[in-house]
Amino acid sequence: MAKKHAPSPANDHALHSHQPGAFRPAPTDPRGNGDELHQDAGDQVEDAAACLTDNFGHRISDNQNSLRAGERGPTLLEDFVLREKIFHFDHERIPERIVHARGSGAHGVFECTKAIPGLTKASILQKEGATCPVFVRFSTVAGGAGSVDTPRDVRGFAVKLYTESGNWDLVGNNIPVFFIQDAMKFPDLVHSVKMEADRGYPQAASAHDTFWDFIGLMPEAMHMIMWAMSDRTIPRSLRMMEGFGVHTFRFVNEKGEGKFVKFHWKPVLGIQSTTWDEAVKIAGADPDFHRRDLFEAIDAGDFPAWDLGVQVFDEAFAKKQPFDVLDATKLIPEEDVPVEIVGRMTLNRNVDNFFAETEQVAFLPSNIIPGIDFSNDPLLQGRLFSYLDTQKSRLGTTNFHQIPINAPKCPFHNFQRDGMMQTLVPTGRANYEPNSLAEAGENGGPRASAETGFRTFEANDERNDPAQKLRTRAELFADHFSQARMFYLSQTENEQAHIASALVFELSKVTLDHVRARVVGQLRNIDEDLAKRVAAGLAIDLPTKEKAARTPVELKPSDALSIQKNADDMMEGRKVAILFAEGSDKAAINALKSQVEDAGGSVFLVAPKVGGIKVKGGTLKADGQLAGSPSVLFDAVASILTDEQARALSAQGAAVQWFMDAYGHCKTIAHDAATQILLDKAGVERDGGVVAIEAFVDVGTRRHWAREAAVRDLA
Ligand code: HDE
Repeated sequence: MAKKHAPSPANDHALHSHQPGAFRPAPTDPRGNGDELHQDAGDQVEDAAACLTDNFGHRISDNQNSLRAGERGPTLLEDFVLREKIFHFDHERIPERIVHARGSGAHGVFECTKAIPGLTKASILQKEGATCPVFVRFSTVAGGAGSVDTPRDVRGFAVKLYTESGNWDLVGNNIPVFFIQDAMKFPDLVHSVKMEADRGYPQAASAHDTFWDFIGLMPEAMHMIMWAMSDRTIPRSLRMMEGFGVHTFRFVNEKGEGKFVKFHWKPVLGIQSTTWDEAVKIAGADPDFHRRDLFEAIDAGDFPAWDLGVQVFDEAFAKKQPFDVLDATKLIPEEDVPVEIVGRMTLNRNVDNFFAETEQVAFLPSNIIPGIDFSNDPLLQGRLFSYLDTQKSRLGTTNFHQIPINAPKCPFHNFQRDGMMQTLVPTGRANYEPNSLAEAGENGGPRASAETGFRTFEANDERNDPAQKLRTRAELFADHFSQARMFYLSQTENEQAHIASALVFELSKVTLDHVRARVVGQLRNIDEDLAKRVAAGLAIDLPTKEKAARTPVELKPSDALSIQKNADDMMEGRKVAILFAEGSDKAAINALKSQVEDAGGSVFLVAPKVGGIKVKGGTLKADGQLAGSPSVLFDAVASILTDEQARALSAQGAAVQWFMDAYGHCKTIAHDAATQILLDKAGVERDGGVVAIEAFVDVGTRRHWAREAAVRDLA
């Protein structure tokens, strides 16, 4: 038998089965009309859903063997089953997004928690308690779709709100400012950060010549560079990131009055990041770290949530600022305009199919609803074109809006017709307007509504003369350093050291001396001390200060810009690993587990082997094997061992490294007396974060940054 049927995967009997339904595929028709399709199938109709068919509904008799001319002969071209299957497979991939290719998505709900009709007529913000479905896609920017989750990179934070007045897409990032001011520079920025054109590497990394060459020559990027080199770009979890609309938008109320607005998403779990060493190690330990974390949290019912905040201000405020509110490289400090919370978004459902939803979702910053409008931010204006355009090349058709994840959940109808992959079947003759077909009793189709339709805000900007056609930037766009300095000075000492060290790391990968020197020369416009630290870290002379296009002004630091100053000491959403081995005390493990879970955290049991292990008080299964579950994957670690096992483990690299890394990444380590031998071997010294098991829940999962100077040389 094996000789006759060469392919021999595990399921041998199924391979040779000629029984329809030997495998039970799900019905493939997205509209669920399989029943009607098989109405003529006579007495076989009961198993219609189970029977494998081709894409035109023909039942397939054999899904294992292609049609051959003789047992040892060539495969026949007439095998339409094989040809269709392979044809479809050959085209399974669509072009990945040119940026933000790697992403993870989830469904959820948005609820208005504070009605603001005085500010906006946006339907979803009219009534407290009003809800609408949402779909969110988080992403990295630079890497390809198959790249890892934890490079140093900006994260996309794109939200599609399916409101009753149409889709509102808030396509933002986890950083409130951007690298460039004008859409004209976007292709250059992206080319510079992506893999270098000749060698095709590095993947998903900004630490290379071309990126820093571009940056050194584009001082407007310096504010964003401060953020990009901070811990914001190495988030612990997608659930623990802020989101920002970045651009200044407008709110417009029922009376037609307009105000400027900046959008913020504030994570209920707080903002948290990893350390760089940790992020690099996670990339190896779990390339899907963020995607898995999001999926598992939602799957377990721990629904991540964000509050939607708005900063609203008027033209008079805008005019008084030392920067231009249309410049996407600038933010508005929360101390100047507080963030008012108006809603909450909760992600409560994983996608059913990654491709159909997360891959095919198409966000358009041009998707806004009455009550919201654009500003003249030249970066935003460019985006209004780009996203519609890119969907045509990515999804292949102008009808991408008909894909379920993209279609609005309110009715939509117009006179647009046909096009590739048209799935709607419009009836009647009215495919033009004006028409008078209704007068003849026919369906004349929809009409525009001056009252309820979207009306663009009639902005009257006295600082602008629309009669002039200019390729220029407004005066204050030339201030490239004031807010970069404000951001740097707003950080804790430890965070400043992280920024300096990140710059040293990135520039150490740059091979062109003049590029390094130019970037450090730009840093001198931000902070002399920072520039000196980076130069010292690279062992280069402090280069000449680059000329600033406009003299920076001194701005008040803003505590809201620091992660560490706002870090809550919370267990919620955090993952704690407990290491155990043969003979460990099951009761002690269970007690700790309950304590962590009661505080809102989750526990992951790690042992040298995963199957049932004999412990004191019974057997216990581990969730992960020690070698495959390094401590970088957890927020804090605990260890409950026997003397004998601890001694044995102290000869195992994976065990020693487990503690060494947890200590090096400033995590809480809770341990029993037996574990001490392992801690000694790992060089772990007692401090406020290295505690007895009983003290663990009080200390929690916060990072012990004071330890860092002792374990790592920071710039
Ligand atoms: Fe994007 N950006 N972008 N971008 N962007 C895309 O659209 C573009 C910018 C952002 O999860 C692309 O559908 C231009 C700022 C996110 O599907 C593309 C400019 C911000 C996502 C595109 C910018 C973003 C994208 C690629 C400068 C933060 C992923 C595929 C004018 C406010 C959305 C796609 C998702 C994706 C163009 C600048 C965020 C090529 C031309 C600023 C989160 O159209």
